[in-house]
Amino acid sequence: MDVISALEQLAPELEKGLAEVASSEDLEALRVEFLGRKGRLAAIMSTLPTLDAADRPKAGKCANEVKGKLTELFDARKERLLADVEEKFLKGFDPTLPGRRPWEGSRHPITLTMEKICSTFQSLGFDIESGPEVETDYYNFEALNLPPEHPARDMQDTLYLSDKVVLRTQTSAVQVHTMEKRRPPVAIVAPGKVYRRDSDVTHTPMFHQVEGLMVGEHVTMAHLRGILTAFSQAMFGAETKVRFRPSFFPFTEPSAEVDISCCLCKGKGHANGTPCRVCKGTGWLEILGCGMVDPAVYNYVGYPEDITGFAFGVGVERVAMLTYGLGDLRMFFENDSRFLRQFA
Ligand code: 2NL
Repeated sequence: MDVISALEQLAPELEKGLAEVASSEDLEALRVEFLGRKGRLAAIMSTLPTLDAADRPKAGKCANEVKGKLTELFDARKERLLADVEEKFLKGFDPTLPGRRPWEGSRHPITLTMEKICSTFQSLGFDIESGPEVETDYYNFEALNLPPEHPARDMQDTLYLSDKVVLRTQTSAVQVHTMEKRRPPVAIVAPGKVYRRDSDVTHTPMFHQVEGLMVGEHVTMAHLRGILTAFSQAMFGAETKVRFRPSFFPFTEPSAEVDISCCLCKGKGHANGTPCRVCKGTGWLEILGCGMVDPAVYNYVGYPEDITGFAFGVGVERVAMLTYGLGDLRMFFENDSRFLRQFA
């Protein structure tokens, strides 16, 4: 068969094939058939060397033109196919719909509560201090007037790392370090993690505490009452009632516990004739322990005799549970994102 007419048949035949293409697979099959290394064009071109030398230039030129034409037809069809796919996609797609919002991180409720407690004391003139979670027996106990045989040092409660080294059971050691470094007057709060050998539904071996200390000349129980009342009302609302109940701590004398009027029943103790589930019908909630620093502590840190002051300790988990109305301490430690996302 005449090479030229064989070449000239290719373009119309490719066009016929392209008209029936429905997918990129169809298109690729046609490309292989016509333009592939073993395709129809290549087959014809492989016969060119057998032609008479006089016919070869014309046939070669024609083959090149046909190759260009086939490529052009093929590329045009490919472009249209892509446009079709895009159009089909856009038909089922509303670009005005809002996107899916990615999850935003949020701070942990314990962190939020600790920051609120600290910033409240900061606004009352207290500085923030921190220190190590691993402490010596001396700073955790002895300098706080806890002699070696005191029951609060019992192995039941304290996590010992060695004979003389413990995981701190309260952040008081931070205050002892601060008093060693700074002369009075000193007003500081020490937030952080503390550890106890205790684990059940209402106790975790690690929890958070903010301890505070105000010492100077003429610091009295009246200052303690004023500061802790201002703190309680800043945390739980200006209408909150506050009462100071006698208590005992080995490092303060006298000692007290602070109760606030229940944030659920507003101190009434009941609603619709049933006892309030938050305060168990008493109308009061305990939120912290405090007292006038035992003078023995001042001897340990080398403060003069005429220095007085008060100290207090706030349990952060307890305040967070009251603030957010939570019934179960364990929620803070499970890291369930459905719980944590609510604090974003
Ligand atoms: C609580 C309340 C309290 C202190 C902590 C303290 C610190 C120094 C000196 C004297 Cl440096 N006291 N801290 C005082 C009273 C109470 O914590 O419920 N603790 C178990």
